[in-house]
This record gives sequence, structure tokens and C-alpha cells, in this order.
Amino acid sequence: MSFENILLEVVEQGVYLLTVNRPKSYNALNAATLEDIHSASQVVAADPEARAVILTGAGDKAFVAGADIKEMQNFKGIEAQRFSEKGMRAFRALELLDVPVIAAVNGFCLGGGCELAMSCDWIIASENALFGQPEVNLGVTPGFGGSQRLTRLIGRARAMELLVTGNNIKAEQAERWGLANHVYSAETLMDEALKLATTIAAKGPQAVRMTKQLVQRGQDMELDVACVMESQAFGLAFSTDDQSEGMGAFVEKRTAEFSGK
Ligand code: CO8
Repeated sequence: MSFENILLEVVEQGVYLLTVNRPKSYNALNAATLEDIHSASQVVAADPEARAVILTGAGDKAFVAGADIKEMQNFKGIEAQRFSEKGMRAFRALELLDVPVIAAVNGFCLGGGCELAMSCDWIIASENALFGQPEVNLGVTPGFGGSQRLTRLIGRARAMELLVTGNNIKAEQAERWGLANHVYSAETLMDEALKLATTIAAKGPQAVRMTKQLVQRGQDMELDVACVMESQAFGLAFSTDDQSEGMGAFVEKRTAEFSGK
């Protein structure tokens, strides 16, 4: 697994760590990095042993400080649109992975960085994390889904305030507003991310995958249709070995050993 601008490692059984690795540029997202993120998503998607992904940024300054302004500076309209589409595709591939993806946000999480973090299933942040969508400072709009995902996550009024002022918010406010689930010290952030990922990895793998899809696919559906989808998934779960093992282990008062089948 070799990439230009990211690192992709298996750090525990079934747990991938994806690190955006351009620390000198505060992990800014250029086209090559977006392609790497897309390819890494495909690697995880093809691995039946995958259980969870942690996504973070290299170094102690930034998760990702945005799309690469130096690369974008001289874009003309269509080039910018293509770049935007590349990011959209990469982030959507990540978002639609069957397994949960946790963003461990350490430091600046701005523009495309915030958009990347929001494409993960949830965000945990270090105390020094700073979130914002500063595109209006550069005379542009968000281009990797920020106007849509931020609004869905924290509501129209709060999203609008951040998007049109370009103001940043600290980790504790991001937590209050529901952008980050938890805030930890910078020293413990990765340990906490790993704890979450290993907790997920110990659960019924098929159930986790189905649950993620129910939430991701169901959130934009009409409630009745989404609930039918849930009933069908529930029925499907009862055809898995994991269901027999999970319920058997409960009745026999022992810890379940899931096979993922
Ligand atoms: N792009 C390129 N390089 C960057 C970026 C970036 N977004 N952010 C930081 N860097 C680089 C700096 O240029 C600098 O490199 P060098 O030493 O070679 O000059 C290095 O990282 C360190 O940065 P600073 O010296 O500026 O460090 P400070 O601690 O003084 O400041 C900040 C840190 C506040 C994060 C500052 O760097 C900053 O404001 N960065 C830009 C933040 C920003 O505006 N992000 C949004 C970008 S636009 C965007 O993400 C839109 C997404 C959709 C695009 C799709 C459209 C086609």
C-alpha cells in the first residue's frame, strides 16, 4: 500500500489508519492527495477483514488546512470544477465505505479539511483543533460539499454563520454544536480513536456494516421507505452466523466471538 501523499496502515486487526501526509503544507489537499484518498477508500472497500478506519493528519499542527491554495490559485472555471468533482468523488467513496470511519482531528481543520472530516462518520478532536470554512476569505465557495454536509450536521443557522463569516470555532464549540462528538487532549486523541475503532472491531462485523449503510443511505430517504429498509436488514441479519453467535453468547453468558459471516 504505497501512496504519494497519504499513509495507509493496518494498526490493529481490521483497523486501518489513514494519515494525510503533507505536514509541511499543513496537509493541504492537492489533486494527488485526493486521488490517494480515493484509492485508499477502494483498498478498504475491497478488504473483507476491514472493521474500522481512523483518519488523521500528519504532524501536530493540522488535520488538514484546506484544499491546496497554491495549486488552485491559477485555476480557470472548468479546472476548478474538475478539482471540486475529484474531491467530491474521493470524499463520497470514504463516506460510503461499509465500515465506520472516525476523523481524529488534530489542529487546523479548515475548508477542504473540515469537508473531509465531515465525510467521516464522526469527528473526535484534540483541544487545539480549530474548525472553519474560510473559503469566503479567498473569494470562493466551499467545493467539496461543505455547504451541504455542514448544514446537515449542525443546522442551517449555525452552518450559515460559519460559511458566510469565514470565522473559525474551537474544539469545545464544535462539540457543543454537534460537529465533534468528543474533545480530548492532544496527547490522548489517537489512543481514544484506537479505543473506539477496536470497540467497533469487536462487534458483529455484518451488523456494523449494515448499520452504517442504514444510517448513511437512510438519512436522505423518506422515513417509511427507510424503515422498510431497516426491517429488511434486520431480517438479513438473522441469516448470519454472527446473529447465532451473538445471541448464543448472551444466553450462555459468555463473550461473543464473531466470524463476520
Ligand atoms: N494550501 C496550501 N498551503 C497551505 C495551506 C493551504 N490550504 N494551508 C497552509 N499551507 C502552507 C503554508 O503555505 C505554509 O507553507 P510555506 O511554509 O511553504 O509557506 C505552511 O503550510 C504553514 O502555513 P503558515 O505559515 O500559514 O502557518 P500559520 O501557523 O501561520 O497559519 C493557517 C496556519 C491559519 C492554517 C494558515 O496557513 C491558513 O490560513 N491556511 C489556509 C486556510 C484556508 O484558507 N483553507 C481553505 C482553503 S480553500 C478550500 O479548502 C476549499 C475546498 C474546496 C476546493 C474545491 C474548489 C475547486
